[in-house]
Amino acid sequence: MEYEFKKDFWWGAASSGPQSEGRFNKANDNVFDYWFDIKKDEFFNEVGPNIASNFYNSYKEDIKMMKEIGLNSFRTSIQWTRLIRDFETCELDNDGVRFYNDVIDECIKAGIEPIMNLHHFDLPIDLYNKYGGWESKKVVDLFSKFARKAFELFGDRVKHWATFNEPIVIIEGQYMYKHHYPQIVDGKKAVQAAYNLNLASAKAIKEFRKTDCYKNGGKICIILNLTPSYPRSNSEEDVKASNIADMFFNRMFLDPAVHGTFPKELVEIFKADGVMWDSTEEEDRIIKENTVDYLGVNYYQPSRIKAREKELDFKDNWMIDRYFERYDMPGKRINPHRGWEIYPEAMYDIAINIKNNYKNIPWYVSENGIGVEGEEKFRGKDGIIQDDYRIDFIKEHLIYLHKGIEEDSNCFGYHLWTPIDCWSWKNAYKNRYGFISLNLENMEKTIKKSGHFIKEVSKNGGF
Ligand code: BGP
Repeated sequence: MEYEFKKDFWWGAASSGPQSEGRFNKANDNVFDYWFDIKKDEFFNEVGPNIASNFYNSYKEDIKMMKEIGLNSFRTSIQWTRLIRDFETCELDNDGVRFYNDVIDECIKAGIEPIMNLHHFDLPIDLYNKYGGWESKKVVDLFSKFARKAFELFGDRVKHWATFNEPIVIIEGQYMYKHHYPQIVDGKKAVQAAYNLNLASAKAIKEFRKTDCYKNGGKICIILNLTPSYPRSNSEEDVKASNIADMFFNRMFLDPAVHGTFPKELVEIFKADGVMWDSTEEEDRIIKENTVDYLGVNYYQPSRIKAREKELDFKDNWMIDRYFERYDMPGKRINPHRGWEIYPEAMYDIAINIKNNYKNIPWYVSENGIGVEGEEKFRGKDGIIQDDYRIDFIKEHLIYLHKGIEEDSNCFGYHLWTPIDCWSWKNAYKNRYGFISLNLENMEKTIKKSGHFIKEVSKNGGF
């Protein structure tokens, strides 16, 4: 074996409540449920989250299939809108409690470590309408109450927790680039919401520290999509632009999560531009004192940056984009279905960055993967989808990850997005990511070639 990984390495896959469960028996709606109800045509083929991959009804069979392909760990999320009936009083929904209990028990029975995340873009719509969602400190407090409830209910069995998945995507989607409801473009609100998300994560961690789960060795992380920032050239302007993009899109969450502080230069920019967030010393202290035990890193694509060339219109709005522009690098590899660059080398850069600049904190690859449209055409006579491109993609990324681990980066696992093809926000079922395919017409699931591949990798501890 050329690439050997540690014995207890996590070989797994990740999904989320809103993308897999379907809305069956759900006590409340989240922003995506609501958005779909009012604007179906904004979703690919007008397919929404109502059924998703039917995990609410098929979790037993799904978890069995995950075991069948050798996965030893699985991340999903507990939906705030399923577990809680009344967000203010934190009154539980009995069926929500039953459902997550069952999912967790089923995983454990199958020998699959459950990693439970508490927020995957699924803000309750009522909390947006009533308080402005993540713009509001009230919502921060309600979130930490919900988190506390989840730790109490499931912390006897769930040993690995996550506060948020990709908080920067909430900022980009809701407040900058319009790919999440309510599609606001407002840089100042973006900055406040970013602070509040960091505070919400820290407050949830603070609650976690009080629980028996933590006292008995349970651990908590935040899941960040890191997009290493590479400047177009070594010119001072490009490097400066790239550094600002890095501070905003990566370090604005990474630094507080691990060090408890925000990048100084970024804070100076916010202050100079008059968009600094509102915070108190007490809140800063909570962020400082409640850092994560480990990190989940989602990696899909790098970020290519150049100094700004075209003017942006800032008259009535401030956007961090005034300091940089996206650089469309000639010759880059691309996944045409998703439009994302493929650059496995960044996996190594991430590993070394965490090692050198983030206390070599334990971390795992919590998502990586390739979304491909029209995979049915690769189905062979044996009924198996021949997704060799996915196997190659995984191998390439693992090779660079392995190199980082050889150099002592403290990575303990690799999760693909996703175990079974699932619903994907605005793209719905356009691009498929899973080890297991899902036929939307008859809900039939079949293991792809990559599913057979990961089984071997997991069994052998490498490839
Ligand atoms: C990540 C999200 C996932 C998932 C994945 C694939 O950013 O955490 O929820 O959706 O990306 O991206 P997409 O579904 O947009 O193709």
